[in-house]
Amino acid sequence: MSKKNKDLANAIRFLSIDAVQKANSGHPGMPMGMADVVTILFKYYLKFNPQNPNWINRDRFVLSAGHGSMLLYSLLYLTGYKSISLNDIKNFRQLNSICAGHPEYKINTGIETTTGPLGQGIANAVGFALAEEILKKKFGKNILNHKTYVLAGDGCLMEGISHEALSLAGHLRLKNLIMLFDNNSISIDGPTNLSVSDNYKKRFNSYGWDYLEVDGHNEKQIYNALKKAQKAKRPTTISCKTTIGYGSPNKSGTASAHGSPLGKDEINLVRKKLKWNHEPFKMPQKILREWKEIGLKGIKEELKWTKYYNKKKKLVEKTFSNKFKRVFEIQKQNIIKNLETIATRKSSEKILANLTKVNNSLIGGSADLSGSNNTKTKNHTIIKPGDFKGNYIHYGVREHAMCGIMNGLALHSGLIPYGGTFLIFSDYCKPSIRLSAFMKQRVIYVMSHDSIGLGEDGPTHQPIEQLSSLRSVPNLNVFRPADETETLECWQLALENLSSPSVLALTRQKLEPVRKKFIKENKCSYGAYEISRTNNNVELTIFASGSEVNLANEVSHKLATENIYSKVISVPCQKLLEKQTNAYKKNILEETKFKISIEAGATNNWEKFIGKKGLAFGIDDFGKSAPYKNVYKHFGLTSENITKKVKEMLNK
Ligand SMILES: Cc1ncc(C[n+]2csc(CCOP(=O)(O)OP(=O)(O)O)c2C)c(N)n1
Ligand SMILES: [Mg+2]
Repeated sequence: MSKKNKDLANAIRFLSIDAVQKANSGHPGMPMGMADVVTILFKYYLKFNPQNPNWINRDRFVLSAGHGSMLLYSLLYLTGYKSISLNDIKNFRQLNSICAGHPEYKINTGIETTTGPLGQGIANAVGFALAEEILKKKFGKNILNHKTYVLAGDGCLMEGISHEALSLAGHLRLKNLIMLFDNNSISIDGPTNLSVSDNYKKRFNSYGWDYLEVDGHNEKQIYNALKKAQKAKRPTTISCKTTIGYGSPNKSGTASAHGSPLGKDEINLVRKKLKWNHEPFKMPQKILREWKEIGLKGIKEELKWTKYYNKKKKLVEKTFSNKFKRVFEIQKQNIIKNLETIATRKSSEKILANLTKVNNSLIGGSADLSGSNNTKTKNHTIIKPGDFKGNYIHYGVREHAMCGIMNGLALHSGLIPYGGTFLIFSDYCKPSIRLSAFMKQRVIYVMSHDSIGLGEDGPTHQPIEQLSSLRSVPNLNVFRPADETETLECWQLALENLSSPSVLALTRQKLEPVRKKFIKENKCSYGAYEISRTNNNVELTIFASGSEVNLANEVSHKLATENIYSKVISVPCQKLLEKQTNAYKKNILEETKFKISIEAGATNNWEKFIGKKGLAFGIDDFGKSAPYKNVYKHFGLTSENITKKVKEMLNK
């Protein structure tokens, strides 16, 4: 490294180790090891404007190795982002500091995504790169033509999600995706040869990636590899051989540099070794100025770009305007005019077919279950290798990557990704779902085959605890619609909510309509609402969701024949009910002393509505392989059984 660039890199190193030391916790090793590589990237290649972190055509820099968060915070501070001040860095890892332990996505800050769960950032980066290609096709290459860089470590590449995401990226030929692999051969337990002997070159080449190898402390090699990657025809990985904890006489090259402060004495030795005679957090003006100048380059670039953008502004705004309302209004009326007994997955398909006709920003897909999830309609066009004019992605059997990629698609600039799999495999999606919720991203998870109602495929495919588990994720709306009208309403709620992801749990089996009259208002927006009652005065409330609302109605009517009167509450979204006014909730929840719930899944999340004394009809065991009506019977989910139990409860 030239003296000048070495200084720039050392600025990152010392901010990182001093912040970790002050916080008395954090990960100094990675920032020390990768400082040289990112200095060359930011100085010579990265297109970014710290004055407008939201510029749509900026290069994306994703820190998949989120534990090295101080590397990112240092870069953002040094290049002049207003989001991160020196004080923020001094507050690393303290309550409410933007410099959180791991990078937490925040719009307009330069922190492009939340990372920490290793490997997720790689999938996000694939989503960013894909979004760039899709939007480039729509707006032209003068508007969208940026790179996505992702910094990933040994850990990211060991994670299964990386295999899925890299494989799809290679298949689709996402040439604007560049990975910087921090190939330091160290992770927490020690040298990586304790657990991995992959041939990385062969691995990447077999995915359809270019694989370049550099010494991560050699300026020329880094520069040249990045140059080569700019013109690649396929995605590129640059393997950077680095020394973790570079500059630390006693800890570099060992796992001890990974995740704890170096200690005051060792830091003094690093200062000596790297000839850095500055106090902690005291940045020499000259170096600071040099870094700020790097940040200023982007202003001109954006200005140049704005000329092109002004010509396309209307098109861009129209694409992201999301005018769905009319589609929903018309279709809602049509549903009532032609009441059908269909599965909610099929209802979902009908809605999607109409939405896709008018909307340009919905990007559909499925993890190889398009025909089962009903995510692909006749109006979709497939995205293919090197051809991004479509709006539907065949993710292959890659649920983990699909969901991480959808987060990237949503984060990029406002595309609306939805993707399908079976609800049981939400377990394979969970890490990314949690991050969608935490990052407040509008990602829509279309999850069909939502209960034992799927029948013969049996317990491995029948979700039991999944609904309950997903409902416990903060800021995630789990919708379980009961018929076509409710499915439409839930889709509308999912699309109109800009800051929450949604899960749509849909049936495989056909359902009779429970909503037979046209109501303009979106009833599902209340989370729960009364769908029927057998008398003005009722003594029992029956809560149910999705496919069990019909069963609840049946129970209610049976009881009425014996002068036991009840009301049925359809609960398409528990979380939305919890947000209603006290008066509304009281009316729904507290009209009767006796309450029961019916849902073909774990019962534990109904107690809050029915109380300790209520009866929860559900399944707290694995399912069974049989025709679905027999499975319902096996688990006592029949009107006969429920009626009998209710009468016992009421002493009648
Ligand atoms: C999914 C997941 N599993 C485990 C961890 C805990 N963890 C954080 S860093 C790390 C080791 C990563 O090794 P590497 O990527 O080589 O980072 P380096 O030590 O080189 O900085 C582990 C296991 C995590 N953050 N995410
Ligand atoms: Mg490592």
